Amino acid sequence: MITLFSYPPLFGVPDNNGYGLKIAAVLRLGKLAFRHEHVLDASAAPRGQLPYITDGGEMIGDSEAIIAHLTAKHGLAIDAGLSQAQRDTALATTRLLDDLYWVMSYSRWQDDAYWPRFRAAFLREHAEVSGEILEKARAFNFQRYHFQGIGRYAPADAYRRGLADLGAIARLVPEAGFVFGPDPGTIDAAIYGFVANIHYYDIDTPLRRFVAGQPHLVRHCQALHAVTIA
Ligand SMILES: N[C@@H](CCC(=O)N[C@@H](CS)C(=O)NCC(=O)O)C(=O)O
Repeated sequence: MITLFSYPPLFGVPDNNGYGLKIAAVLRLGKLAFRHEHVLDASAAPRGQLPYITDGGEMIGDSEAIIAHLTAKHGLAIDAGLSQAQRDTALATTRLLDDLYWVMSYSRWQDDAYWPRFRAAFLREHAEVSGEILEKARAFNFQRYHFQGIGRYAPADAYRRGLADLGAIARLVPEAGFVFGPDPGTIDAAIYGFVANIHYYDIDTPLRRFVAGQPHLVRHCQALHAVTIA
C-alpha cells in the first residue's frame, strides 16, 4: 500500500502545500489506492522535504520522483500519450510553479498583511499546533525566503512576480478540458496543487484576486478538486 506523507489540510484543501496536493491529485487521477498521512515535521522525509511516499520497502521524496516511481511501478498512465514537446512544456510549467511556490508561501508567512489570517486559520483548524510552533516555523521560513531571495522583496514586488507566473498559467489552461486535451494529466494536477492553495483560502491576497478573475482557471481548479477530495 502506498502511503503519502504530506502537510495538513487547510480551508478544505487536503494539503496546505502545493507539492503534496499535486501528488494527492495524481494518485486520485491514476486511481491508485493510498493512505494519506498528514505531518508537520519533515525531518523523516528524504532531503527533509514533503511530500514523500512509502511503497513496500521504498521511500521516495520529491513530487517529480514520486510521479516517475508511480509510472514505472504502478503503471500510472495519465501522461502516456504526451509528445516530447508536451513533456517539455510540463517540465517548464513545473519549474514555473516552483517560482510561484515561493511567492505564495511568502504571502502566508512573511507578509504582515496576511500572516495574521493564515496563523488564525491554522490554529483554528489544528488544535495540535500551538502559536509557539507556528512562530518557530515562521522564523525558519524567514530564513528560507532570505536565502532563496524572495524574502528580500517588498510585498508589491513579490506579488508582481507571482502574478506574472499566474498569468502564464492562466494562458496555458484552456477554456474547456485540460492543458493537453480532454483528460487531465500530471501538469493539471501540478497547477491544481498551487492554484487550489490560493483559490480556496479565505485570505484575500493579490494572487487570490487574480485567480478569482479567471473563470476558466477556477473551473479547472474545481474539476481537479472534485476528483481529489472524492
Ligand atoms: N522539489 C520538491 C519540493 C518540495 C518542497 O519544496 N517542500 C517544501 C514545502 S514547504 C518543504 O517540505 N520544506 C521543508 C524544508 O525545506 O525544511 C517537490 O517537488 O516535491
